[in-house]
Amino acid sequence: MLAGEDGRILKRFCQCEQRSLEQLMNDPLRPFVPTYYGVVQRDDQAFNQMEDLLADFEGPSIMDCKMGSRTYLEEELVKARERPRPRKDMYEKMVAVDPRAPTPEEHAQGAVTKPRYMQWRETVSSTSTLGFRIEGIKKADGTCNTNFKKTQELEQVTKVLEDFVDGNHEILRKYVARLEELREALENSPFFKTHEVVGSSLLFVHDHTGLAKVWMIDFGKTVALPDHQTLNHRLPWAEGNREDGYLWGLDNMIRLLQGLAQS
Ligand code: 4IP
Ligand code: MN
Repeated sequence: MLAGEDGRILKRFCQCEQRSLEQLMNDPLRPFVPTYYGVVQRDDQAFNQMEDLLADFEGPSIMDCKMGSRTYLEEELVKARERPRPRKDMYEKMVAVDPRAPTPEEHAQGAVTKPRYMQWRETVSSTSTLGFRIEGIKKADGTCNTNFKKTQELEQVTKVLEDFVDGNHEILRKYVARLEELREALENSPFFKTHEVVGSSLLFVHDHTGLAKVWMIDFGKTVALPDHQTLNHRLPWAEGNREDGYLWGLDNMIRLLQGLAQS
């Protein structure tokens, strides 16, 4: 990610993300995604240029939550089955969190497939239990935390969210209101109805002035469904149905934040 001109950022080009952002500019979700400004070249490299969502904040606190109950595409599963590509890097990331997670075969290979790694990440985090997981937090005081791989229990997640807003109820209420508007926009969005939204995050940003907003970001694995197929986004995933659990996760997130705002 590079700083672009006047309130814009540059993100390494991804065709899938470009397609999604272009379509989202003409969808009810537009107010909830960064404004897209097209492709630019810098030193032979292509970038998607988009709105810098932090531009209006003064010393923002930022949280990235990955949404949905599935974090890899169905096509990645099919590919891994047809032609397994054992990944040493993923094995190492797995062992670093839990040395007992790999099977004896995986230990012997020193490698795991991508879907295996991604599914394991889902089951040790709140992705499997709540339909979202906290990926990272950077607070206004300079503290940074991306160590949430095993943050799964409702109590743990609640505590992290409470700490993120320093118990500020005004900020919590603004986040809840914004998420409720987002949910309504999602339920009315032709784009959302016809796309599998995987690996996408909600970006939460607030500051000491009381400004608090949420946007959808990261559309590198947001793909159109085959003709006329639509998703419910709340049903459990079974291979072939392409459900992503996005709204299930959002419902849970809203309920959790509402509870905190009232406590
Ligand atoms: C990462 O695992 C994230 O899931 C990445 O998703 C994913 O990239 C990586 O796959 C995977 O290794 P950790 O977060 O546990 O490190 P994101 O980009 O949303 O962070 P993809 O390409 O699936 O988006 P590889 O295949 O890029 O390594
Ligand atoms: Mn992300």
